[in-house]
Amino acid sequence: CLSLPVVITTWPFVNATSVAWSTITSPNTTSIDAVEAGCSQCEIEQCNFAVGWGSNPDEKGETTLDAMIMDGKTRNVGGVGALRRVTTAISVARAVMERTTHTLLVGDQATDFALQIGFTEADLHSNRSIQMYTDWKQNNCQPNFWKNVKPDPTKSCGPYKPTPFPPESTRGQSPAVNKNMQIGFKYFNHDTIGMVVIDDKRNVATGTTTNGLNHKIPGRVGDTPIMGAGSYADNDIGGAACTGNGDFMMRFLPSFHVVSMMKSGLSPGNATLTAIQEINRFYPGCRAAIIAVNTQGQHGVACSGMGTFHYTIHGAEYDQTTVKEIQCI
Ligand code: SD4
Repeated sequence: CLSLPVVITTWPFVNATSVAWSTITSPNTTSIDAVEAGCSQCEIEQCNFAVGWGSNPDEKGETTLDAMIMDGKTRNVGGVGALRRVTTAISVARAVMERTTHTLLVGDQATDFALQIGFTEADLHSNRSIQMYTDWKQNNCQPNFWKNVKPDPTKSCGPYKPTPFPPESTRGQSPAVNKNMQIGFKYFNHDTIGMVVIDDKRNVATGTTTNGLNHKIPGRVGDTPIMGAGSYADNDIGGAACTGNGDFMMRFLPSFHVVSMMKSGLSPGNATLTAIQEINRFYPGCRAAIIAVNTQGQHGVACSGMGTFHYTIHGAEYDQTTVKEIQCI
């Protein structure tokens, strides 16, 4: 149990957590300010190249961004999906929440909205994203996220080199592996930031931001900007946020599931574990992690499909942001 305020973040994104912490402990700030500042830090740093511009291009070579932010006091939410040519996805998500009566804007029209209200247009390509795209074209160039598509050896872009399936030890218990999972596993990159902040007045805010999966089909939107999937905030209960293979995770609305279970009295630890187990019942070994905190300051984290998982926490009990490791199921 931590006293409030508290900040918790998926992955060891220490700077993002520290920025959120210093925001929430400064005068006249809100938990929403802290989530925006923390997630923005990751977009600027391009945390593990899984957040922000310049990595994980889609099948056409373009990087697009997904983000959401949620206010547990009002249940107000804003999100952007497949946002193009703007680097600051979490801030655009906040603008959707605060400056429109809508909840989720996508693609070019999300970009139009952002530019209209003063965000700057930018090129999200980097040397890295161009290289990733070029390598993919040269070494594979097969459609990764299509079902039942066999590699075409006649493709001029080079011989198909399958990426090895992850070792058994990273895959959970069940021998039944869904066909989709193989596709999802092969090209899965991870490290989306999901964040929960609760201030000392028990105001809960959550947020997420990511550049999604590499070589995704253009237009693919993951779980990250979907309310109840990427994150969920409820001032009466607490908040939760997710990272992992969003194409599977979003089928379970795991953040909402966790908050609902906490509402029925489960601890954050048991609630996150139950949600992860439910996903694994259908998709064994799915790469997934969920973080949660309740308004008593108790937190819980559960994960699957990746051996161990690291998350970052800062509460009044810690004199600095702390990285913790948990064992996955
Ligand atoms: C997605 N959930 O787009 C994201 C990826 C992710 O940690 O979380 N990686 O599916």
